Amino acid sequence: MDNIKKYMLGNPIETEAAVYEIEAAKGPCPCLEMDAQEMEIRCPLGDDDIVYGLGQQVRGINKRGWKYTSFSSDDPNHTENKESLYGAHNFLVVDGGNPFGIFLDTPEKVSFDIGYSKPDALCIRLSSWNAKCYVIEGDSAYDIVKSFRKLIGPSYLPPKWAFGFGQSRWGYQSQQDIEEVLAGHEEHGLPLDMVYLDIDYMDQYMDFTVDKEKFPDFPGFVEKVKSKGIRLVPIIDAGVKIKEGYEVYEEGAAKGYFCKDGEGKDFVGAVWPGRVHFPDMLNEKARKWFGDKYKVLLEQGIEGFWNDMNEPAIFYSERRLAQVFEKLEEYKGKNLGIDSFFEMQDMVRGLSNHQEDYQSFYHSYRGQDIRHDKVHNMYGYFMTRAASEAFGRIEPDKRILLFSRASYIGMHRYGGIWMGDNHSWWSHLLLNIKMLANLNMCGFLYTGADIGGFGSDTTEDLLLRWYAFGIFTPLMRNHSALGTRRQETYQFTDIESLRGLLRLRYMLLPYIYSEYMKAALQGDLYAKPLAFAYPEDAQASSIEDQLLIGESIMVAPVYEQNAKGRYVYLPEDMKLYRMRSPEDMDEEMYAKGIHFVCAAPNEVLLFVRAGRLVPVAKAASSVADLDMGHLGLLGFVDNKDAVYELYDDDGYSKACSLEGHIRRITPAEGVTISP
Ligand code: MIG
Repeated sequence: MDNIKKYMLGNPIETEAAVYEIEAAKGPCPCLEMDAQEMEIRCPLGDDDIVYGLGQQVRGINKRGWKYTSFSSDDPNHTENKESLYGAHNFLVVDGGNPFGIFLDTPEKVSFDIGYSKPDALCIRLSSWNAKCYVIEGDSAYDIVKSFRKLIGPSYLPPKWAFGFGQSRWGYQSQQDIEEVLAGHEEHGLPLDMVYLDIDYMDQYMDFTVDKEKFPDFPGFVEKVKSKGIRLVPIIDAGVKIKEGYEVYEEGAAKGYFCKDGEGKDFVGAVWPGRVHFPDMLNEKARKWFGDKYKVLLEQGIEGFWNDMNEPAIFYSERRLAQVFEKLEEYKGKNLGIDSFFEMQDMVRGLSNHQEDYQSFYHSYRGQDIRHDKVHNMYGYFMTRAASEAFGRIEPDKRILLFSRASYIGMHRYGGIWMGDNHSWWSHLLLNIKMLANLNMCGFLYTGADIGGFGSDTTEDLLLRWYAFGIFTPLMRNHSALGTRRQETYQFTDIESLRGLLRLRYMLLPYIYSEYMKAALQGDLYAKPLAFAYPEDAQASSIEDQLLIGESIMVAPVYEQNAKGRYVYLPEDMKLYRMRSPEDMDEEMYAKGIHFVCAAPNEVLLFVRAGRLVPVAKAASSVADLDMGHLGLLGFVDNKDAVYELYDDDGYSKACSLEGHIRRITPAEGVTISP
C-alpha cells in the first residue's frame, strides 16, 4: 500500500472503514492544500480533469460542476438540485495528468464543491478539522479505485438466489396479497426468486414481529413459498416502537441500549410505528443485542432482509413538535401576513429530518458519549453491521441476503444498498446507470434501483426499458410506493415482452453471478465506465450512458421515451446481440465508432467485446432451477482457443474463494457459441 498516504487531521472518530492500518504521513501533501483554519481541503482542477466517485449521489459519473454534501438523508426526490441522498461516500478520483484519489474518512457532514464555485477548483469543506484523509496515487483512475478497494476490504457476498428477480411493493398487506403476486407470476410464466415484505407485514410496524391476523402461520407460509423456490424478504426499520409489553422496546430501555437525549433520557422520535427510540447501533453491546433480534425471523425460515429508515429518518422529534405547537399558538387568531404564512409553513414542513434533531441525541461509541451529528453517517452502516455480525453468529456457514438504505464507506463489506426512493421518471433510469458506476467504485457491488420507479406512476414503455437495463444490475427488484400505479410485471398489456426480458436475466445469470463474485473477491468492479477499460480513448472518457458489465459485455440502454433507438459509441469493434428473449435474438456486427442503433422497447442491446465470451444458461423459473451443468456461450471470438473463466459455487456457503470454483469454458469444449 505504498501508494496510499494517510494524513491525520485533528483527532478523527474511528469508523472502521479501512481494513489496513496505514502509518500517518509526515509533511505536507503534494497534491492537496490543507487549510485547517478554513477547514478546507483544496486543489486546482485542470480543464480536462474528470472527477469520479461519491457513490450514491445525483448527477453524472463525472461529478464535476456541482456541490454535494455527505449527510445521509431520507429524501424521496432525487432531483438535480439535491446535494445529499442516503449514502455518505467520501471517495473521489481526480483524473488528470497526475491522477489521485481522496478518501475523507469522517462520519460528520462533509461538503464537496467540485468546480461549482470556481470551475477550475475542487474544495472539500469539513464540519470540524477531524478526519483521516487518505491520498491514493496510481497510474490511472481504475488503478486508484482498485487500490482504494483494497484499503476498504472486500465487498459483501450475497447468496446466489439474490441474483434472481424480486417483486416488491409498499402496500402488500397480507398472505393473500403475497399469494396474489405469486399467482400472477406463475400464471404468466414470469420467473421469480423473491417477494419483498414492506412494513405492513409487521404488527403495528414493530420490528421483528409479524401481524398474526395477516399471516396466521408465518413460518408455514415462508416454507410453502420456499418450496416453489421463492424467498420472502422482510424489511426492518431503524426505529423501535415505544410500547409497553413489546419485548424489543422493554429490553432496549432496561439495558440502556437506545440513543439518549441531552438529559440522559431515551430520545423520542417518530417514524412509521409512531413514537420510537433509536437503538444505539454504535454501542457494541446494543449492536449485538439488536443484531441478535434478527434471529426471530431467521428461525421462521427467512433468509434475507432490507434495512430501511436508517439515516436515521425522523418524521419529527417529540421535543421539536412541542416547540412547533407552541409557535403555532402564537399565530392562532392572527391574520397572517404573507411572510409569516411562509414561515409557519416552513416550520411545519421542516419538522422532518430536522438538522437540530440530529444535534439533540447521543451515542455511546467506544466508551465515549458522542453527539449524533458527529457520527451521523455511520448509523445505517452500523445497523447493517449489527445484522451482518449477528448472521455470522447465528448462521456461520450461510450467506444471508442483506441490503440497506443508508450507508457509509466500509458498509459494503456487510451488505448491499438499494438506491432509495427514485421516481418513475426516464431521468431516473439514466441516473440508475450512472450511479451504478460510482457505487461500484466505492465497493457497493450488490446494488440496484427500484426498477420501474418507486414514486409516481410508471408506464409500460418505461418498465420495459428499465427491465432491459435492470437485468444487468446485481440487485434486480421491481418496487413501487403506496398509492402509485400497480407495477407488477403482470399488470401490463405486453406481458410477453416483459417476460422475455425477465427470462433473459436468468439466461445471463451464470455470467452475472460469475462476474459479480470475481469482482467482489478481487476488489474489482462489476460495472464500470468505458474510460476504465479504454484509458487511451479520449472519446470513451465522456460516455456516461453506456457501461461495461464484467469483462465481456458493454450495455447501451435506451432511456428516452418514444426513442426508436440511440447513438452508441463503440471503442472497438463489437458484436451486438439484439435480444428479445432467450429464444429470440439476432447478431449484428458493429465497427468501432458512433452508430445509431435501433432498439424496439422489448429489445436489449448487448454488445460483446472482441475476444470475449458470455456463458449463458437455459432460462429457468428461479435461480434454484438453473441448469449450471449445461451452459451455452455467446461470444465474439473467431478462434476456438478463447476461454471464459466461470466462477460458480453452491450459492449459499461462505467458502467462496476463487480457488476451486473456477471452471474454464472454451468454445472447443463443444458448447455452442450461440444458444
Ligand atoms: O417513509 O416502508 O425507501 O422502499 O417502501 C417511507 C415504506 C418508508 C422508504 C423506503 C421504501 C419503502 C417505504 N419506506
